[in-house]
Amino acid sequence: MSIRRFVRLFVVAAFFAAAVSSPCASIWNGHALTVLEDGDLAVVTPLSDDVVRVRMIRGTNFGRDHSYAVINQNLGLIHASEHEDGAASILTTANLIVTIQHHPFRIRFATHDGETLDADDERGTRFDGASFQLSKELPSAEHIYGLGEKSGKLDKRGWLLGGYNYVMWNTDTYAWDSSADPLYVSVPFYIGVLHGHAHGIFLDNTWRSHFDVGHDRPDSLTLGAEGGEVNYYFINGPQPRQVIERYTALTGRMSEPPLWSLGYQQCRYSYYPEARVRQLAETFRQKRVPADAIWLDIHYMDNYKPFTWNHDRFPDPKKMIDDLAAEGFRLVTIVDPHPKQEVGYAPYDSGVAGGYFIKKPDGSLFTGNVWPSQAEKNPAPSVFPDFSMPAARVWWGGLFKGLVDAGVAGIWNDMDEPSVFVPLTGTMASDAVQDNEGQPATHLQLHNVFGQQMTRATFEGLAALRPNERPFVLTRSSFAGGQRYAAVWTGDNTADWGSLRQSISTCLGLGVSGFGFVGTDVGGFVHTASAELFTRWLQVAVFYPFMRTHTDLPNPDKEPWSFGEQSEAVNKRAIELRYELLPYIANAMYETARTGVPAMRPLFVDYPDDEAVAALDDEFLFGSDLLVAPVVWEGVASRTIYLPRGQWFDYWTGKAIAGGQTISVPTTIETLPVFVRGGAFIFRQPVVQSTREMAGNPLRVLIAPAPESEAELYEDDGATLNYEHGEYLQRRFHQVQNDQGIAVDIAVAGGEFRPAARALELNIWSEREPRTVSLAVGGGGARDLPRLDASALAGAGEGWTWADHAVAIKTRDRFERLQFAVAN
Ligand code: MIG
Repeated sequence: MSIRRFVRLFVVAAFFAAAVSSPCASIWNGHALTVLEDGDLAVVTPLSDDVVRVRMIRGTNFGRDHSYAVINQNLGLIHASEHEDGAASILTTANLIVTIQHHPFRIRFATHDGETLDADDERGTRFDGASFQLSKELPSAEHIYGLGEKSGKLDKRGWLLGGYNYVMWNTDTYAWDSSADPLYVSVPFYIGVLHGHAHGIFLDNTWRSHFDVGHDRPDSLTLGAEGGEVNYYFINGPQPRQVIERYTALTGRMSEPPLWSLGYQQCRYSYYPEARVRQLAETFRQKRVPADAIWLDIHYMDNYKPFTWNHDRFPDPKKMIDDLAAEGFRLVTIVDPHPKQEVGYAPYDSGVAGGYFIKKPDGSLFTGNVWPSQAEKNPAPSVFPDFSMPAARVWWGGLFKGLVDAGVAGIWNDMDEPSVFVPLTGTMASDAVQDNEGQPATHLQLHNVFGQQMTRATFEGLAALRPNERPFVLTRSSFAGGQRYAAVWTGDNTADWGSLRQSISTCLGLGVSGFGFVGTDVGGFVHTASAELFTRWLQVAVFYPFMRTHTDLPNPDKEPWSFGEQSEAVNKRAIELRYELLPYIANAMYETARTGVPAMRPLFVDYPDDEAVAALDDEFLFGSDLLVAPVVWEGVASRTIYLPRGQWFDYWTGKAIAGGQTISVPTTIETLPVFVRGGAFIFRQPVVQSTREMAGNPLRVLIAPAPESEAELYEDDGATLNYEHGEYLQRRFHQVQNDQGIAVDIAVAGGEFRPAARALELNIWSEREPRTVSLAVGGGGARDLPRLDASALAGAGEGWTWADHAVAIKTRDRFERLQFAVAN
């Protein structure tokens, strides 16, 4: 705010004070409304017709306007106007009416129809020393979602008249369960859905914060933080996906993941030495179980020192990585945020020289025990990089050069809450001093962004070292906006059935909180899974955006074949399904990168007005066309599934099932219930052993019947940033069908990327035997394709057949307009 505006404010304040002897004044400058009331200062700024920022402090001077989460406040055109109505200011945008009562300060967001979306309750905002609390009305019919990585149910409203109280404080929570809070990631953002209309509230505050969702009072939601400003964004829908798009317009979106990171990942604590890693890779290929990456946990390092190798265990990392690459495997290494305090160890020496480590208030280095203190040789405490210091981030990013030169494909950041082996707090001292991007602050203030800024440094370092490649970083800890830098896994879960079920609602909650690239340790990290639990977990994980198996140090190996032959066959089938669907999965993940809307998402995102889906968290959508209802209970012979309105089809049989009802399906260990939305285009490929084998493989398009529908398929090279310069292939698929037949139209391609020559195979579910099938290329004349029997079609370059309730059409994929006509 400019000085002139302040002067004007106080002139007006003086005027009001004199005129009505009220302790309150307000001024609208055409962009923002400032309200001065009883020693509190508030500014309400519409950022677009649907997003309004509210800042409030006790006192008269806001602090630096700075955020680790928000990267963009230019959200579009604003048509805001203001008028006074008695003791209130009313801001009007194209979509909102914001009523700000001056004394006491209360704010209400409503639609032009007068429907309240969010409103302070009668307690409003209270300051107490450095902390504040803010209470909002919570109508009994409202559902609350999000809040990042949380345990418990998807609907944070909890049980009907009870509720939950959530804390934001990044915490290493070994063996967490459905009652644990807080966990590793903090996202102070939630979505409220009332009668199908969604809105979001994002509290942009890094301090320890809390969200009481109807716990203290059933009819109110109280949020607050231990320090900092009241600084939140109201985000309108009405669709939940619009709230997520707008929230991620503010806080950023994931970048396009490398394709290999969407394949199957195999990890354990820890694979070593080199011979074991090579044998693991060989076993995958020999058993023909697809996989893309092997992960190295802390034992690859020299005494747990980040950026080193234990050369007894891994004598020639580059050679090993090259050989693995020849087999289609990438290697990911863990890198923790705790360099050892040891003179002569380069990261320590250079970090000290640069002043990059976090200090105590007296200026000496903050040290703490983490893994290097457990080393077999020369144990010593660790120091902690100050990732809130820009120069330290650049330095840290450069430390990856050795790993990158050796060919490491991705980096796994762990322990970044940060976790420190001290009793009770488990983290570093609250009074440790950090740079805070030039305005020093305590660790207490910056704790929740330690992991987020670590992943930023890692991501930016990888991006600088390999300028045209997509970085891949996995993290345990993060904060709002951290989706820009890293995928998240949910840390040390447990090998039990409750944790399998919990994994779904936790991933769904992360997804609607902006973190669309998520997964959990398949099979559970702590303890050992039964064969049945492992298989069920793997089946769920086919539809996790990030699919990695992992297990704790003392546990036996947990590989797809570790549970006997019968189990191996089912597990292999689950992983194969992942690879068959990879074109669809990648397409959905690229969409997440563009829009912020998570691929793995709760049903309420697509069906917000259906109360029957509001609390569903044992089934979910992957993209808009697949509904996944995995079996997550032990020993069951059936499961019930709710299908929302519309027409659905069983993925496995093509059988039509009407939506708007609950069905029951019988289950065996092989059953993974998946349903296809009517009108869907499901992009598939034959099974490959790794993403490296995808080029040249047929593109298979499964089309589920509907009178008319369309979808978009986006492809690129899966590895570089060339897509930013137009090297992608984007095509719109459209189909209409009626009694005469089916017309499928693939629009002319957008973008310059062209995949390797391949076949295009349409598989259209249809009960009608066609008379003819024709194809027109590039808008030219149609010609009939030959009818073949199924086995002849398999060997032919072009033709069609009708078998198994489907029309199968095969041709060469071309990147011109393709029009198929199936005539009955
Ligand atoms: O204190 O690196 O959550 O995935 O295997 C344990 C060893 C440190 C915790 C991670 C886990 C990882 C383990 N790490």
